[in-house]
Amino acid sequence: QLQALIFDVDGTLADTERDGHRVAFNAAFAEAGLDWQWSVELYGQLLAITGGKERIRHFIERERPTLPPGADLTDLIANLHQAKTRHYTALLAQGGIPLRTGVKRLLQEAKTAGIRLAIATTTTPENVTALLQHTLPESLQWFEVIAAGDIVPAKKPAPDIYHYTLEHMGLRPQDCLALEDSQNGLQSAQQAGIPTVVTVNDYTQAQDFSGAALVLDHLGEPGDPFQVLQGTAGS
Ligand code: XBP
Ligand code: MG
Repeated sequence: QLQALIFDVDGTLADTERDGHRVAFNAAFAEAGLDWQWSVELYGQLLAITGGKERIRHFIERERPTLPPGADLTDLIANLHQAKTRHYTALLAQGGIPLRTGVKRLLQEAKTAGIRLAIATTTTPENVTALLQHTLPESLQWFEVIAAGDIVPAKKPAPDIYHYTLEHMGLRPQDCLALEDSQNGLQSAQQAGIPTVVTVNDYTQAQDFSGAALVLDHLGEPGDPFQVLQGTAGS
């Protein structure tokens, strides 16, 4: 019996990566006087590394190993990431990033049916709050757990964030359904034993989703997404 839906945020609730996170990273780099520019294509490759701080570190180590004079790597990353979060939440406040098709309806239908709701994401709590605030503010009360960012040391594809969520909800993995958009996210949920529905996007459509309960283009069609999802929950 399905008891809870656990949502990934980036790529799943909304298409935040190309026109949100990526743009905010570039704004932070420019503000710091760095001539780094993450193109749409390069960013697609960098998405293999989850977590903004981890992604910046990977880029520096691979592409810009010579730091500005006197710079400390960890401080530099922390400062850039803080600026990036500021730019990202400002972008969301402009209202330019809507929820993906079908998300609002699924959340409302789940709530009406007494299905519990949670979030498991690698992004920061500020970013989750900002996204929901500017798309569906009442939903901030609907999620009983918002597990985000550095709350666990190992980010997706590690299962830690899903373990954390299950533990805090007192639920078994087979009573939940995870909603993800990426292979890293699917692996994270899968390793925690949670059946997973994948809604692909431009960055993830060519990835390997073997083991997913269902792979969809989006949650809007066909028919009633909630019925489809109930049918995929474990027994
Ligand atoms: C999303 C991410 C995030 C965002 C950046 O992964 O990898 O890192 O791109 O967020 P998932 P922060 O959807 O699998 O959770 O910069 O706030 O870390
Ligand atoms: Mg995602």
